[in-house]
Amino acid sequence: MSRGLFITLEGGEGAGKSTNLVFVRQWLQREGHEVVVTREPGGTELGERVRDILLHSKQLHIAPESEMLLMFAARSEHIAKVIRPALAAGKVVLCDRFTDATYAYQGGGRGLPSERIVAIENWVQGDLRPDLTLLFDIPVEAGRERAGQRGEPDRFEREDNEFFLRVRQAYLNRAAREPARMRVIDASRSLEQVERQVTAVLEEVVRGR
Ligand code: T5A
Repeated sequence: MSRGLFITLEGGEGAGKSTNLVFVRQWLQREGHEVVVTREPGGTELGERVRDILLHSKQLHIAPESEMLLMFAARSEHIAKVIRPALAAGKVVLCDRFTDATYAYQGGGRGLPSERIVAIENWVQGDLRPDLTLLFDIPVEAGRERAGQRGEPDRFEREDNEFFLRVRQAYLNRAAREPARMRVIDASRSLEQVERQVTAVLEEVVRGR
């Protein structure tokens, strides 16, 4: 393989990305792939520090533009230190969230114009885009109920339902524009049914390569 495969998992709060990431990793490993599991914001020392600021600075008001730029600062480091080297070595990079989250949260949720995000995406990423994105879609209330069973909400989880409705719609709009790359998984179903949908996509897209 001259270049590995870049797979991202996306979705609103509590949609089941982290849960299904384990399932996807195991499926890929059974198929004989070497898998690098990572996440955004995060994935590097700098990225994890930025994540801490973005998720846990509850008293700090961060302007939407600054929030977006911090996401891309972490991403730039992540691409240079983790993603590109792994892909160049023929590995599969499995990433919990990537730039679609910026379009959904900072674009849809915060209302930043998508042209701004496009410009920075092109600058930071060059031609790097995910080969496959699994979008775990769930109605906002149901996702928040699942996520709410954990501890203290982070800075994003404190947003209201309207914010998450815009996030969900932005994700679905992107999936409608790029149906070959972005596959929508009905995440409101039982875990077994969700895994069945994920397996069908992996068999088609990954085994088919
Ligand atoms: N962000 C990120 C931006 O704003 N812009 C960006 O560019 C980027 C990259 C990151 C935050 O940063 C924001 C978005 C986020 O708010 P995060 O930790 O990556 O935070 O994201 P969260 O959405 O907070 O992650 P969650 O852990 O809430 O959601 P998951 O991973 O989708 O959900 P998961 O797997 O933990 O599942 C939640 C609960 O549901 C159960 C699980 O067991 C768990 O208890 N569950 C199911 N229950 C029943 N049926 C199923 N099918 C189930 N699937 C899972």
